[in-house]
Amino acid sequence: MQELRLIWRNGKLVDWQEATTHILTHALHYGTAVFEGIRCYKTKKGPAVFRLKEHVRRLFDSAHIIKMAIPYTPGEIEKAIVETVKANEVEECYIRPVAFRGYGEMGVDPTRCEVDCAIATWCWGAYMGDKGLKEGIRAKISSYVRTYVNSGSPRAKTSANYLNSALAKMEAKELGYDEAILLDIHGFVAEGSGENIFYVKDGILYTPHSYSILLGITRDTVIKIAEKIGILIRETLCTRDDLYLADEAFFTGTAAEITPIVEVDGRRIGEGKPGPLTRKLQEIFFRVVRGEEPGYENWLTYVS
Ligand code: PPE
Repeated sequence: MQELRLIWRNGKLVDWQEATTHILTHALHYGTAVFEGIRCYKTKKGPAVFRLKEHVRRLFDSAHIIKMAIPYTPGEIEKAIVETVKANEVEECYIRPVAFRGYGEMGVDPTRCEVDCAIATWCWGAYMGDKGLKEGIRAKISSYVRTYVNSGSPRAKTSANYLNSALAKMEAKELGYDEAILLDIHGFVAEGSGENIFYVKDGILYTPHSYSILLGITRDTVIKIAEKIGILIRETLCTRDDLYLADEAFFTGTAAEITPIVEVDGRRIGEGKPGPLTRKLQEIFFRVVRGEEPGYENWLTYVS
């Protein structure tokens, strides 16, 4: 990875190389961490963090679910994020705030381990490559079932949940696909390993109404953009057949942005290339995040 300069660690900016942690950090052994993924985009008015408030709010919601008290206020974390981006002097970056149970006592019970916080940034291009963003990617329904609501907590962005994602992602890639689509315990489509999913059928936009998904902020962004341009949008139970028969499909995520899906399980989606609504939403999305689309300014936090 390409290193930047500074990482925010428990209230201070420290050198990249010094942002280390003890090997007996609780979260390393037991997955007791919550994190966020945020993007900062280049705009005419300098770098702007996209939907900062919503991401920080979700970080605190995730922490609340796993009974972890973050020793800062949301406002302090927002400020620290802006400060970290500024200190690294980048025009665009990905931002990773993380709060985790640190060094203290070993054993499953995390309550005696202090909560450590950090904010790192790095430059991250298209999640599944520039070609994937432009021409679409191939996805495979996973043999792994998405974290069940009463085993993990899909609403919480916990590190522990990402073993499920990592297993699905590795399986999909080993089978020659770019990304995995996970079904929930009832067999309905949930989401990708690191994305939410949408599909288009007869001009209507659908996205799974599943309890086993992370409620994506990009998902919400796409829903709001679609509503604004008059596209009918439905949250619905969705099966793999719905995906096979879709006219268009795409993934959404902070890292993945809007990535078209052109094949699922060896079946071509629509014409096997990004469809017109996918392209339109992609175009508007990239204007919104770069501050070029009127009406969405309140989603941008300028760094300078
Ligand atoms: N579902 C999952 C499982 C998920 O990890 C993400 C984001 C989403 C949905 C979309 O959420 P949002 O970013 O709010 O639209 N995945 C993050 C981590 C990816 C990674 O490889 O790391 C991200 O996109 O930042």
